[in-house]
Amino acid sequence: MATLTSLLLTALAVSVSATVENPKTQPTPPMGFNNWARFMCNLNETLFVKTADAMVSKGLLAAGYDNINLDDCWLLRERNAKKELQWDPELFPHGIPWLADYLHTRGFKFGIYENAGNMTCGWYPGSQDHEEIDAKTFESWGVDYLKLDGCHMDLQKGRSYYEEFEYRYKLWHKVMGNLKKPFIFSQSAPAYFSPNFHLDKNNTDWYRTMEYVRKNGELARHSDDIKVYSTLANQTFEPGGHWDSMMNNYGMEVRLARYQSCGFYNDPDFLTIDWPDLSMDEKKTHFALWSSFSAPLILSAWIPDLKKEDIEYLTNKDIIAVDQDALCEQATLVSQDGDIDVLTKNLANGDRLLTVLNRSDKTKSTTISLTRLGLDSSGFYKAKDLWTGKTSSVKKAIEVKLRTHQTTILRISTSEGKNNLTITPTGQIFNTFSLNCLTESTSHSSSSVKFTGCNAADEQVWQIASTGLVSPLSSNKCLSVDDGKVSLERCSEKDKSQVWSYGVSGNLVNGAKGLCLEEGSKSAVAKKCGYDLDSQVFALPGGVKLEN
Ligand SMILES: *[C@@H]1O[C@H](CO)[C@@H](O)[C@H](O)[C@H]1NC(C)=O
Ligand SMILES: *[C@@H]1O[C@H](CO)[C@@H](O)[C@H](O)[C@H]1NC(C)=O
Ligand SMILES: *[C@@H]1O[C@H](CO)[C@@H](O)[C@H](O)[C@H]1NC(C)=O
Ligand SMILES: *[C@@H]1O[C@H](CO)[C@@H](O)[C@H](O)[C@H]1NC(C)=O
Ligand SMILES: *[C@@H]1O[C@H](CO)[C@@H](O)[C@H](O)[C@H]1NC(C)=O
Ligand SMILES: CC(=O)N[C@H]1CO[C@H](CO)[C@@H](O)[C@@H]1O
Repeated sequence: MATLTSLLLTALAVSVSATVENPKTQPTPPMGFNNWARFMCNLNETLFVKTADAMVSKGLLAAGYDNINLDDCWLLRERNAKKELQWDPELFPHGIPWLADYLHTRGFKFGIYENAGNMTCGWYPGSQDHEEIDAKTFESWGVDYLKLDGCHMDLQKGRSYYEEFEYRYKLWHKVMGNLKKPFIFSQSAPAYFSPNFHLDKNNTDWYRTMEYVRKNGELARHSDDIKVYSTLANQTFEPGGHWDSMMNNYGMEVRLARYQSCGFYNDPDFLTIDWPDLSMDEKKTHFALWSSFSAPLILSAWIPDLKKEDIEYLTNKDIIAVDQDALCEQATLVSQDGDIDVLTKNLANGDRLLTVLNRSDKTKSTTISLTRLGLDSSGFYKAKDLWTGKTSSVKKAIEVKLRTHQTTILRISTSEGKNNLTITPTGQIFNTFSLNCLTESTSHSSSSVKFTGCNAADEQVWQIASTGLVSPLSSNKCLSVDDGKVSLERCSEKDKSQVWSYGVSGNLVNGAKGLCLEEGSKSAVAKKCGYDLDSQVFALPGGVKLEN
């Protein structure tokens, strides 16, 4: 264990890669193309050449989609005599370096796929114990971006499954630090510890993995693959489950906002553009949500046949600007009631984003108060609809009307459009394991707090003051701890038992005795802080200063 630790420390010391610790290398989330969800192993040189040409001619490159990435199955089943990886010459007759050059000449970066385990998911040679030679090979081929998957991990030297992953992904980070220029590093490690991969387990290893990948690379695939177009050899489209897959990945992403900051991006997987069973509203929802998250925008589609209306929304400048915003904030939930999700985030020029999703299958309208957006409700504002470009003035509340599975995305600014907005982080506080919301409960004479299903009531929408006070919209009382009991009391900044801090750990830590908020079976309690415990890890509205 001692040697492992010292090796890892060296890894951190020598590296010059990006990550949250050096955000300048990848200051905003990557955009581009990957073949996997659309074509799986049916890839070849022609596919990438035609894709690149179409991305140029259709304006996608100019809009910012400048990475072209291969996924699995590009290689031969055997390494050569020098133990180097080899491309499949039938699929890539001119060779990978030729393809990299073709892409570079046109202004793209070139991405490749490998695997941290000893074989790729498609049973081609993996990089385990070949990290250094593979990094050098990729560098000599002109690779700029590496997606590193996590199939077939061979546990070595007594390491646990978790430890082998951590060791291999950190080793890759170290090895890339010795290259002239480290690759953009897309890490699949968290997906292998995510809730649907381990239905029988707690989330501890998922959270631990998220904590190290943000210091180890530029993005991480945190959970399930988006459902592919077809698993059939003849590539006939298989309908069904694609909207659910998108909502599943969305539901994973909202649990993880605390890990993202400029330099590292949570990756909810590809945008699926030409799936015939997704309506235009659904495809636009996918794009609007991913952009609200400042998530990577990696298209998986047959680009040459994309329709004009697809290109039009994919190149929407105002929405891409939200994705590429210099604050890199991931939008967080104000509320969820089963049908409507309301999300917000801050933007670098001082504006506020409002994103509203109708998950359900009917049309109706909803009203969102300015208070819920974290704004002073006595002010006057402007709202720009980023789909239509139309601006309207706003007072007190914003009314939204949505078709089924439609998403509205608005940019709110002061009525003069100049000054920065003053924001109070406002929204639901939910347990990222149970998904229950912190709720003021007034069933007894005194206010208590417990965790219940999220319903968007004022009892579940919390304001977090810069002083650390936490108060629901339903009362002007503050979350407080006394003797391990959590209650709502008359607010007082001087009372340390009402001052809370929050950070990448996901713990809400009380200022009086350093106890952690915990979801108890009957009510919210405060207990000694554990390490990434299911009962103590929460998602909070964005904009809260991260401290622990
Ligand atoms: C390349 O791949 C595409 C997509 O799978 C396929 O339609 C095409 O026939 C392939 N072309 C060659 C030359 O293999
Ligand atoms: C990869 O690891 C697995 C699991 O330890 C092992 O069974 C297999 O033989 C290894 N394969 C190669 C090619 O090293
Ligand atoms: C959570 O899972 C980890 C690893 O699987 C285990 O070591 C730990 O004891 C579990 N924690 C709890 C509170 O059950
Ligand atoms: C594609 O393959 C599936 C499964 O083998 C088959 O059911 C289907 O008819 C095929 N479609 C076409 C267009 O050949
Ligand atoms: C708004 O905030 C940004 C970021 O904090 C700052 O750079 C800018 O100067 C502010 N603008 C005004 C008008 O206060
Ligand atoms: C904002 C909005 O229109 N929401 C509607 C979405 O669809 C559900 C489904 O029935 C309605 O209840 C919502 O009001």
